[in-house]
Amino acid sequence: MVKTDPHDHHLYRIRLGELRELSIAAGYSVSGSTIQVNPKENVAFMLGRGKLEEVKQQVAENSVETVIFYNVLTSKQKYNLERILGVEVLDRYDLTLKIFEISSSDRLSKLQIRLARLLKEIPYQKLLASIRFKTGREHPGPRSLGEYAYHETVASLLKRKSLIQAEIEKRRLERLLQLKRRRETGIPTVCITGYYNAGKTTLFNALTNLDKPVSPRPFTTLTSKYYLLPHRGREVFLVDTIGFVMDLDPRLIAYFSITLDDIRLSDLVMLTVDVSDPSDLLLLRIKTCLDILRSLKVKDERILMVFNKCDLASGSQEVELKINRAYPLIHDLPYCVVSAKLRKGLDELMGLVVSRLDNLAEPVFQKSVLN
Ligand SMILES: Nc1nc2c(ncn2[C@@H]2O[C@H](COP(=O)(O)OP(=O)(O)OP(=O)(O)O)[C@@H](O)[C@H]2O)c(=O)[nH]1
Ligand SMILES: [Mg+2]
Repeated sequence: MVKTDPHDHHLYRIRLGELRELSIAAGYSVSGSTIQVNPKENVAFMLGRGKLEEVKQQVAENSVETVIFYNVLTSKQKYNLERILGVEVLDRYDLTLKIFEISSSDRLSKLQIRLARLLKEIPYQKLLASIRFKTGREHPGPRSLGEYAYHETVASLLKRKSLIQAEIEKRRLERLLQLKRRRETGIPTVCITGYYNAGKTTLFNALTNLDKPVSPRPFTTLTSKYYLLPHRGREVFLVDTIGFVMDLDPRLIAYFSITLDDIRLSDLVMLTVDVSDPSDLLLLRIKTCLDILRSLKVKDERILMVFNKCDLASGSQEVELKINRAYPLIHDLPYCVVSAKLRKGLDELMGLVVSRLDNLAEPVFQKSVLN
């Protein structure tokens, strides 16, 4: 990790810890980590020269097979690092996609992952092709195989990209139509969103009596699941969605925009976090989720905080203390403390959901969204 903020004395460690957690989830065993404090990322190598030598030594000493950067690498940095270090080099973006790939089972998430990969792959392949072209320049002329291969590689990648984009767009329109039909029933939609691993699917299962896959691995759920839930003579559509992660590359969010429509277009959002996380980590995760919800233009009146996994906390006092510490972030957002696993606090949660829905000023779903 290159730490660019000299005033960050603490949060970078939490971020690095999360990178470690994600690396393990992607199947790696982590042999070590290195931090460089530098106000500017090195344009060519991400790391400065001295640090790069240090990492190279670490790679050799520990027979490292992959080097994973917290920072998002440019094609040029990735190419240069792989050349110098002689091993595979990934960044946070590649790592997240690897985990997504493990979880993806349906066509839509596979397509979205393929597109996300391709959009990173295109500039990298362009760079590789142009290097190949340049190095072979002295032999062939301008109409050489080098130039031809360069154009072929780039053209075929661009073609694949537009095919995938077209299919995703088609599916997005189909999904919007489904959302519209659900909307026309007049039944409100309540979305379970929040940090990865917070227990969203466990909560969804507990409320619906379904048995959707749950696991301690991040990003178990990629595609949203809907369920029409009867509740005290009324009905709500309950939705389980993809988890959020810190510093998620905005491009990745964009590629999963279909999934994000489910959050954007819900009447109410249950923002679920794991209250057994250490306090600083919990705060950072709540902030991450709120920032994403705000970027999706979800207003506070549509947000309900769910502090899950209270069974793992040492007592209600610890939970209250953590919630109090979160006050500067969550202010007066209503909240509920639950254990989805033990099915504790669910009646209070549903009571809060109903009263929030009754108090909503206007339906979220603007007709213009669908037209
Ligand atoms: N102790 C305890 N564990 C829980 C609770 N809720 C969920 N878990 C566990 O937390 C892990 C993650 O649960 P999931 O329901 O898959 O979490 P998620 O938020 O859907 O995760 P992603 O789909 O990966 O974003 C699983 O190992 C669950 O058994 C809870 O209330 N208490
Ligand atoms: Mg899930």
